[in-house]
Amino acid sequence: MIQTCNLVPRCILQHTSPHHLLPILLLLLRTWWGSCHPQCLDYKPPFEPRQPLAFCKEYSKFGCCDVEKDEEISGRFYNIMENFDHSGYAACGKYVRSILCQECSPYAAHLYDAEDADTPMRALPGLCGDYCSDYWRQCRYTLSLLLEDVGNSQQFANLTATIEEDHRRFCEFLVLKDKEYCYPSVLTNAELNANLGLLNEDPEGCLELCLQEVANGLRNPVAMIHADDGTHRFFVAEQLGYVWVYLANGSRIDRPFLNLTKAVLTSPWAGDERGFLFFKGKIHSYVYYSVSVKKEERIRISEFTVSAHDDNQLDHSSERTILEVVEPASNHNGGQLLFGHDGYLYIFIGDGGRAGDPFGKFGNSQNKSTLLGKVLRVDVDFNDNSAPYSIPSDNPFLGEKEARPEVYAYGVRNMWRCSIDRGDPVTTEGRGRMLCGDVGQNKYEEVDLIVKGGNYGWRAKEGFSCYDRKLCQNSSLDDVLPIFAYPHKLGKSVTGGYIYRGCQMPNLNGLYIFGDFMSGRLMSLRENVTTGEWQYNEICMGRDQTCRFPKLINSYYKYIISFAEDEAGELYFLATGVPSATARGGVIYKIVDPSRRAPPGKCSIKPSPVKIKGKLIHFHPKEGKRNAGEGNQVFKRPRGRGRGQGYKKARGGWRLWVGSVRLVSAEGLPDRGRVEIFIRGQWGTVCDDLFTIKSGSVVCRQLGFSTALAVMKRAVLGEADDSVRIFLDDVECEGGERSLLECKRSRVGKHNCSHAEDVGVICG
Ligand SMILES: *[C@@H]1O[C@H](CO)[C@@H](O)[C@H](O)[C@H]1NC(C)=O
Ligand SMILES: *[C@@H]1O[C@H](CO)[C@@H](O)[C@H](O)[C@H]1NC(C)=O
Ligand SMILES: *[C@@H]1O[C@H](CO)[C@@H](O)[C@H](O)[C@H]1NC(C)=O
Ligand SMILES: *[C@@H]1O[C@H](CO)[C@@H](O)[C@H](O)[C@H]1NC(C)=O
Ligand SMILES: *[C@@H]1O[C@H](CO)[C@@H](O)[C@H](O)[C@H]1NC(C)=O
Ligand SMILES: *[C@@H]1O[C@H](CO)[C@@H](O)[C@H](O)[C@H]1NC(C)=O
Ligand SMILES: *[C@@H]1O[C@H](CO)[C@@H](O)[C@H](O)[C@H]1NC(C)=O
Ligand SMILES: [Ca+2]
Repeated sequence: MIQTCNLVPRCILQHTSPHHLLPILLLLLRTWWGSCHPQCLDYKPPFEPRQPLAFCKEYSKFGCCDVEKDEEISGRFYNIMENFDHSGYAACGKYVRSILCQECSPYAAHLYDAEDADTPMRALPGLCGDYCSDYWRQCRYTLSLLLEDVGNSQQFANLTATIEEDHRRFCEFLVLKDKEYCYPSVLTNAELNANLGLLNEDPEGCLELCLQEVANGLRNPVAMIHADDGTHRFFVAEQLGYVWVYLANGSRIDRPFLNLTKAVLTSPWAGDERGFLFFKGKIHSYVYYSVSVKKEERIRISEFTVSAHDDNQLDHSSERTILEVVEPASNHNGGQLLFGHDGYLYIFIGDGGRAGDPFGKFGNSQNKSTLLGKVLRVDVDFNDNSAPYSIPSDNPFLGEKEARPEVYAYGVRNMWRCSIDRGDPVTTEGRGRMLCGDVGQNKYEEVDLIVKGGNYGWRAKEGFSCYDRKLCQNSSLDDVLPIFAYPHKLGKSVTGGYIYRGCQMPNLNGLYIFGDFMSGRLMSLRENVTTGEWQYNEICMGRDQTCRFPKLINSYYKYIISFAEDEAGELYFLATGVPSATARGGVIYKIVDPSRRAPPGKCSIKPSPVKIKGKLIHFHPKEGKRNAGEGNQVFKRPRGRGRGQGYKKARGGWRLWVGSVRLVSAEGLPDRGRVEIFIRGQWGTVCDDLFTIKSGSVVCRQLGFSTALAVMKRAVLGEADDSVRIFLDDVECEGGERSLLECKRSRVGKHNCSHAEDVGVICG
């Protein structure tokens, strides 16, 4: 049993003098807080069922069962309860129900010792001592029925026979050592239930998330873009000028989608901002790269078309240049390309470089006559004649003579990653919003919500503070303030992210997740729709057991280059341990919320097929071997599953056990009659095929006789009517068995005889 929440060990409290106690307590509470670990028997986080449960109602809001599972459990319950009469039902129904329903508890994995895929699971949930004692006193004989129900074995039959009479051994078998997690304490433990189903937060408000490695071995992966065509492929761009295709299952095609390495200017040194960016639209693909033309360094934005012969490769001869911008310096080339929901291409261009935007009178960013330091918007689909693009008719500065018509927003410094909000999946609230991270100068990094015509302040302002005092105090500045800014003690280069709108992590809906390239900090903002303010929370990796789910890890390489979204809206980020265009230290991580998942089946996708030319390179995770393991499912089984069945001698009253027998005859004699056996809540007959005196003696001894005197075939001792089922056929016992169920036989209910072949015995 793995202790998951590190609750305060009593020994420390007892052996520490009071004035030393507080710091230790705080320390322990800190490590404990938020590290509780709800988990289901399938090794995944719990969820809110799509429809309320009818049987295990207490887990309707949050737990590990959907309606199908609930129905299955209810079926098992009624099957077991058929063994009882009314008073037995009244006395034991609640125990059987509670024990069966613990499979739906959000802490099911703890209750069944199943947090660790490498150790065997318990057959039944762990009970608390007092509860177990009550259970033993009132309904101890239900244990074998429960064990039978979970796939009992001969081993269990022996076990239950010996422990049912022995209170100590009975509870040794059922009790969970961890007092906080045992049933029913787990329901009332305040810490375990405090924020159940909500995002984990540590005491400082840091959100505890986990990661799953999705790809590795990449050289400065600068962008990951999904295909947006139902294939769930995604494309990963490396700064050198490569784009690679990944299939929905994580395998990568060995031939590049695009190879622009010859044209792209980069150097292997860390922090080279020149290079390459990629975006795929519905029809065409777009690249944004640094290129040298006539000894002049330029940013070029161009369009490529998919090859006519291969959907997973661009036609390298199809390049159409959309726009070139001369770069006065080799930094701040930052930015991105993306399509808005309006179908226009947005291009984000840095201020041209050097410190403090020194060019011209007010710098480039405030000068609408230049494309530097701007967000541009152009129409690449409907272009007149041979013009590379046209200007949308509602671009904001068309009326200003001096202004370039492409300008959509200005006053930006070096926007590094922008995204468009898909909107709330239900209400569509927020849909179409554009958020960007704008890298700061000396003091502040900021996140901006981009609106048409907005002035984002640079170089008058950096974050909320003045950078160029004179410009800043000019009353005509009329700038849009960031939704969030952070000082350089938290990080020195913001990497803009996405608002989560995926399906698998319902708690993350509406959360803007972003990071910092230099400090490796992951951060989040959530809008308060009432006040319009954005609430900040840092994101930290789940500690202790929080991320102990198969395939999840809780660490990452610190240089966060970019964020990404897949076609289904799940969130990723791209980071590297070595920020160089040639080092293969780049990894793609999927962001995972360990506190809650979507209900099963809700997020299933069916990628449309892709024709593949060339070879596939399969993905092998490098990090977190500890949690990984393809063999996990192998261990998802009750301990000691076997073929035998449980049996308990009838002790009168309602205590009837699976495998019990009786002799039925018209005369009502106790020592002879048709053999009937009790299974699945009812009495049924046994067929005479292969039935010998050895099998008869098993029946007789079960009834308290020493042996069988005769076996009567062909229903000589009576034939049951058609309402009675035939349960067993081809029974071949060796004589020592404790029940016919332990003998070699057909499966229960499987037979090819009629009641004319009902077997009878005479005992003596
Ligand atoms: C069950 O008990 C019987 C008789 O006591 C014994 O022969 C058999 O080996 C036991 N089976 C197991 C699996 O322990
Ligand atoms: C991924 O999918 C492709 C195409 O469907 C298939 O050829 C390949 O074997 C799959 N990879 C893995 C690891 O299953
Ligand atoms: C990419 O192109 C360069 C030159 O154009 C070539 O040398 C290199 O082999 C290509 N890489 C791949 C993986 O095809
Ligand atoms: C604005 O930029 C244009 C084009 O680069 C330049 O000619 C002009 O002098 C700049 N204006 C100011 C006020 O700096
Ligand atoms: C204030 O800004 C406007 C527009 O950028 C400019 O024309 C004006 O000269 C500035 N005033 C001062 C005092 O700098
Ligand atoms: C939004 O802000 C208001 C005012 O500060 C506060 O009362 C409310 O609880 C906040 N809502 C959320 C969802 O945080
Ligand atoms: C019943 O099935 C057994 C084997 O399962 C076979 O040997 C026997 O002939 C069958 N009897 C009839 C009447 O079909
Ligand atoms: Ca700004």
